[in-house]
Amino acid sequence: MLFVGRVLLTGFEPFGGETVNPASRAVSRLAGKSMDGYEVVTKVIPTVFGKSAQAVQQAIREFEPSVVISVGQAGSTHSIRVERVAVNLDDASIPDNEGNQPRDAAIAAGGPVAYWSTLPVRPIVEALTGSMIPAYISYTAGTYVCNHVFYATSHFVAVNRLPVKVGFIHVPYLPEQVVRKPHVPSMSEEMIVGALEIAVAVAVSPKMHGNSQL
Ligand code: PCA
Repeated sequence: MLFVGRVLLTGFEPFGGETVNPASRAVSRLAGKSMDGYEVVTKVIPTVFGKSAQAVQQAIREFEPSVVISVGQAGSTHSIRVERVAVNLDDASIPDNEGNQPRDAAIAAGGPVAYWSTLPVRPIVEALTGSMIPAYISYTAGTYVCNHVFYATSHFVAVNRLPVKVGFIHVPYLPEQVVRKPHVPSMSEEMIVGALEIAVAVAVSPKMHGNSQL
């Protein structure tokens, strides 16, 4: 099969005492799919500062995707959160999966304070809500490993002038993660997988080519 290009989806390993991560669960379901002529390639990455970003960069070199969407769990949220901005700051409130807990640290010394997502964030959110999937634009991906990967990937693509769109999507817990957490929101795996499919379809849509964010 001949593809127009590739979309790389990454998802994190479980962290913070959880045994699953909805991000890697959903991303893995899309591995090898063909969407609008694009091949979806996926990579599960460690929830570890540094190593996570290196794994994404290695996958970019290997697959040469035209779109990279990293996906992470945001435990407190009820909606799909399409992130608009990555900031140059590591400030972890809990250790990562290898015990690292950077505080007040730049991700790239001397790098820009922030990068905008180069995905069409508003059209993605509109497509999601139009499909009755709760979603909103988020203006912070936090300062933990998710923001770290989002910023480091954006910086890597900018510095190497790669023709790659970069974005990040946070997803809620799966229902199985909240059975003993009263009042904590969750979203079904089916809905999260459907949301990622929609995000990919909008990101690769010819209508979005040359669509600048601002
Ligand atoms: N969520 C964390 C890191 C890994 C993940 O899935 C975050 O929001 O930073």
